[in-house]
Amino acid sequence: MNNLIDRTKRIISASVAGMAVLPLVSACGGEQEQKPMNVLFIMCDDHSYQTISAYDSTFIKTPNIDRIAADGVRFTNSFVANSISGPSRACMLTGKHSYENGFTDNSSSFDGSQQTFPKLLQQQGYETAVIGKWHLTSDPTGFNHWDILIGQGDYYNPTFICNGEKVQREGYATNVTTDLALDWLENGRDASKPFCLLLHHKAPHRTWMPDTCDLELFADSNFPLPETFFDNYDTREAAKVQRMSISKDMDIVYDLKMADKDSTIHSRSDLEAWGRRIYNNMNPDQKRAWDAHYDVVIEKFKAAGLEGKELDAWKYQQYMRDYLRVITSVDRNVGRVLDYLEAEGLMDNTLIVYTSDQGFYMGEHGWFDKRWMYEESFRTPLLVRLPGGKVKGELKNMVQNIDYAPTFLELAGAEIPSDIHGCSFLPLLKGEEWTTNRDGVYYHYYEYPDEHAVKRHLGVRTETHKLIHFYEDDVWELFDLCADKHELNNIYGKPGTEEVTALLKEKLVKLQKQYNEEQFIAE
Ligand code: SGN
Ligand code: CA
Repeated sequence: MNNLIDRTKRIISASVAGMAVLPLVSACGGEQEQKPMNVLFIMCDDHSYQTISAYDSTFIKTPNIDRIAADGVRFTNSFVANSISGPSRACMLTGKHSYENGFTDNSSSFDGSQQTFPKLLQQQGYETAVIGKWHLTSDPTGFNHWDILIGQGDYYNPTFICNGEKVQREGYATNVTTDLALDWLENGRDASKPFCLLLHHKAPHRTWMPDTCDLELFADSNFPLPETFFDNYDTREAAKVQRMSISKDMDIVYDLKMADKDSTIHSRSDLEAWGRRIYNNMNPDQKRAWDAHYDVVIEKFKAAGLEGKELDAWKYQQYMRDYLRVITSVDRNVGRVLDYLEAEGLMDNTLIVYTSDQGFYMGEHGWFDKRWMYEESFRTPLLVRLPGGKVKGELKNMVQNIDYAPTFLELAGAEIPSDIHGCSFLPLLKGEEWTTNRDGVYYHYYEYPDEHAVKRHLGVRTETHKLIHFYEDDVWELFDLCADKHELNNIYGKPGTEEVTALLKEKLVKLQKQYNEEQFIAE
C-alpha cells in the first residue's frame, strides 16, 4: 500500500512539473501562447528493433523512421508487459498490466467501459482517432473516429470497419491505412482541438506480404544467420517444446509463398490452403506483379532441391527478404506522414511516437514470432520526438508499454489516475530527473497452448539479470544478461546464484503485489 501511495505522489508531482514547461509556440502579434501538444502514436505489428536502422543497420536502412529518432530519443531498454498483440494494445490503452485490464491473451475481448488514455484525453479537450489494426475484438471506445481492420486484417484489399460500417478498400494495407490517417488529419478532425491519432499498421505481421512495388528489393541479398540460429535449447525446457521454428514450423507455401501454379509443392494442408486463398484475394494487377516475382523464385527453389540445413538457410533468407520488403513500405509511409506534418507546420506541437506491439525474432534461437520474455520479443522499439525536447539520442532507462498512457496524459496536462501501473517518461524526454525508482520490469504471458506452444510464464528483469517462472510446470530460469546476452545459459539453481536469486524473487513478489497479481506469487 505504501508503495502505491509513494508512486501516486511521485506521479502527481511529476505531472504538475510537466504542465509548467510545455513548449511555447509563437502566436500572431508576438505574444506567446501555450498550444497543447498533439499526439501521433504510430505503431506497427511485430516490427523488430533489429530492422530499424536507428537501432541496427545490419539488415535495412529505414531513413524515415530514423527521422523521428534523429530529432528525438531512441529507448534501448523499452519492454512490453505481455509480448503479443491484443494484450499489448490493452496495456498501452489502460497503462495497466494484463491481469488488471482483463485482456490476457488474443482470445480475450477488451472491456471498453474501462478507463483508457484516449477517453481521458477526450475529457481534456482532445479529438481522438484510431486507424488501422485494433485487434481488441470489442468496438473501440474513447475515439471520435475509428477505422479499423477486422482482426489481423489483410495485406491486400483489406476490409475495415469505419465507425461501425464495413468498407472494403482496394490497395495495399500500409498505403491504405496511411491514406486514411492523412485524410483524417486533413479533412476529418476538428482542427480547433488538439489531436491524438493512433496510426496502427498491420505490417509487418505474418505472412510478411510485400507491396507489389517492393517485390524485387533484397532479391540478391544474403543475410548473416544469427549466432543462435542453430540453438539446441540446452538448459531451457520450455524452449525445447515451442512451435515457432523457422526450420520446423515456418511453412513453405503459406509463409514463404511457394504456391506453384501446378500444385506440385505441398506443405501442411491447412496452411497450404490458406496460402493459396490469400493469393486468390488479390486483384488481377496485383496477381500479375506477384507472379512476375514469385514464379521465378519458385522455379529456382524447385530446381535446387534443398534439404536439411541448406533448406533452413534458404527459408531464413526468404523470410528476411519478404519481412524487409514489408518494412520498406512501412518506412516509406512513415515518411509520407512526417512530410505532411512538416508541410502543415505541425512538427512543433506534435509528440511523435514510433513503436511496435512487441519485438520479433529475426531467426535468433532459430525462431520467428514473439511471446517469450527473452530479449528479442520482450524488447520493443521506441522512438520518441518531443518538440523542444532537451534530450536527444539514446535513453537507457527501463521503460515499458504501460508507461505510454501516463506519458500522453502528462503531456496533455491531465491528471494521471492513481490506479495506472505505468509511469510517465515525459521527464526523461525533457532532461529532468525521473523519479520512479524503477529497478525492475515485470512480465506476464498467458497464451498457452495456442499455435506456437509457448508456455505461460512471468518474471522480472533488472539491468543485469532476468528471472523467469514457467509457473504451470514450476520451472525457473535465471540469466546473467551481462555475461550471457543471448540467454543461452540458464543458471537457476547453480552454486553461487543464491543471493541474486533471492534478490530477484523479492523484487518479483514486490511487483506482483504492486500490480495486484498476488495470486501468481510462487509458494
Ligand atoms: C496469428 C499468426 C501467429 C501469431 C498470432 C499472434 N498466425 O495467429 O503466427 O503468433 O497471429 O500475433 S497466422 O497464420 O494467422 O499468421 S499477434 O501479433 O497478432 O499477437
Ligand atoms: Ca504483434
